[in-house]
Amino acid sequence: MVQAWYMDESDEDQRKEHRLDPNQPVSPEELQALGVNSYKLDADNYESDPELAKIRQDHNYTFTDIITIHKDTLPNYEQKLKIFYEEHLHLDDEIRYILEGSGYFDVRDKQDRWIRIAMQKGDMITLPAGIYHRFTLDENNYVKAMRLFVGEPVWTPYNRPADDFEARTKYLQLLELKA
Ligand code: KMT
Ligand code: NI
Repeated sequence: MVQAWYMDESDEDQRKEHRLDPNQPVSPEELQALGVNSYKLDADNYESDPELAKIRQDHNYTFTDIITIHKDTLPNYEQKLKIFYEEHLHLDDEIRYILEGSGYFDVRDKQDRWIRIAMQKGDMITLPAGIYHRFTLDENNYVKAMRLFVGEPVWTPYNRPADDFEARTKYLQLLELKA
């Protein structure tokens, strides 16, 4: 089960946990109400995992690749980390599966508060098109993740404000339906 919590407002190092005191956890059900789904999979056997194959088939995730985020392996490391941590949305779902290492996805709740989702080896997450979010490494400074996509991938981030996209208005409608 993926761990998530509401963030404090401190502008300390983004790689820290940023929990409130006392901690205010967020359950997988609360994440689901925001359209965010998570799965726990067997990351040691991702190449032959029937559960992963079924998820890919059920959601038509025809494309996959693997991104390794580490200062020695990712070209333009610092610049990319900055881009990942700018609040943004996409016109398609963002699907990530952690194969090694760890990191945080932050998503906005309905009241525009940040929720921090701690992603560890074996965690898969789907962020719906139109949700404002961002990503950061944690203090381990390393993640290897599978990126999944329906068809030819489009990774374009639209930094906030990006409220006029249909993906955004549709997402807000989805939230209403789930309420
Ligand atoms: C993204 O789009 O934010 C990324 O691909 C980086 C995170 S992958 C764990
Ligand atoms: Ni994104």
